[in-house]
Amino acid sequence: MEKLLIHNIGLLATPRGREARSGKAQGEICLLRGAWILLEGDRIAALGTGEAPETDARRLDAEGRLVTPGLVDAHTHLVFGGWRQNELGLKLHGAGYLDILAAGGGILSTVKATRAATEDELFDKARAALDEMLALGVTTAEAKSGYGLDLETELKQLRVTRRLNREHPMDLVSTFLGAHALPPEYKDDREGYLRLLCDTVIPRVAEEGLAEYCDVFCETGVFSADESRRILEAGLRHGLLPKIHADEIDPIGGSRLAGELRAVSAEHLIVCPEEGIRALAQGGVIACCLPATSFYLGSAFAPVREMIEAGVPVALASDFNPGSCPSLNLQLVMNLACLRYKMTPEETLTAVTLNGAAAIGRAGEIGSLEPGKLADLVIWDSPDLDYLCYRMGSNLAGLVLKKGQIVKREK
Ligand code: IZC
Ligand code: ZN
Repeated sequence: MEKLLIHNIGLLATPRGREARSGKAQGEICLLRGAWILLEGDRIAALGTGEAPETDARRLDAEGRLVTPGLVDAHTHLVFGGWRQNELGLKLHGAGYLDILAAGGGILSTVKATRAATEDELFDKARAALDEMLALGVTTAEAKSGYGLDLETELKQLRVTRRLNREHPMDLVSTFLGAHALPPEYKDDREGYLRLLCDTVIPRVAEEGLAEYCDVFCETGVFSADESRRILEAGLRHGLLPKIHADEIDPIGGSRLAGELRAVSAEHLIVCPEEGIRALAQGGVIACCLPATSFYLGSAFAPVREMIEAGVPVALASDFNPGSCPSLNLQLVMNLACLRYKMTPEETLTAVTLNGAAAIGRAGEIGSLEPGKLADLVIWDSPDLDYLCYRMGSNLAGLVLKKGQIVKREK
């Protein structure tokens, strides 16, 4: 088995464990100065401080830099046709996200472009995004469907994700989001679309093993809390675990529903009320917060300090999508989380590694640097964690390793 010893690590920073960390524990990470880490094949074999062990492994000098686990982006809308730069002008003239959607644009214009694209076109476009993500230090990502809104195109999107997962070094976790908007052909028949999702599309997606999670956009003018419950319960009957876009623009009960269903995660939570935070804590739900979206929408920022105080584990993700967050830069997300959520760099690191991994069911395999876990890690052009969270807008990823293999070399 191939062995690699990374030595002369200035600071090795990692959360520890195999499940999400909450409350005070979210900020209690392991910080090792003057460290080394030994990789065997695709796994971490050992790590420590001081003199590196005698070994026949190939050696890699980290030159005194920071090493962390590979970042985990637990919320992306990765596979889509077209872009929506035309909405920038509309936004500047005062149109809101839901106004654009109600006028048939927004998600629905991406649906049009995604339906028109071939599987290969979608593949090539998403592959380019994954290359960019890897270069930014992200080694695992979630990918949602939801730009098909019909059986054929939802399956097309999900198959693209499956193929990318097989052919690209990035590991992908797939989420079915058929309940992302009401498709135009069902605009006068909500019940018909709910039936299509629950009786046809969800069973088919599950049968083909194309997704692990089922998600719903629970929002004013999109899907109500009752409709969301119906869809997520249908998903559960077919083995798809629930996630929910909740309280992004209006608090219509999404966080409460997440708590009741014991959803794996609730996402956005920009306007999450106090009772919603309590429901998340009681239901053991991970809050997946998306500060780049708040920044891009010019909206409020989720009440993350209150969530941490209430014992809700917080993950951070990009929300990469062509409408409300055209960025996939998780380093920028870390910076925004510190500045706008007032998260500490330590809490932030846990949020983009172990808690992100837990939000997609992978905390046993990735999300921390510990013997037995996969060797996904980043050597940053940074001496410490503060610097990584502070150098807003730069890409500080030096060397990126995925399953023990170098997937991004030094600049
Ligand atoms: O395409 O606008 N919020 N879904 C819910 C999105 C943003 C993605 C989009
Ligand atoms: Zn989203």
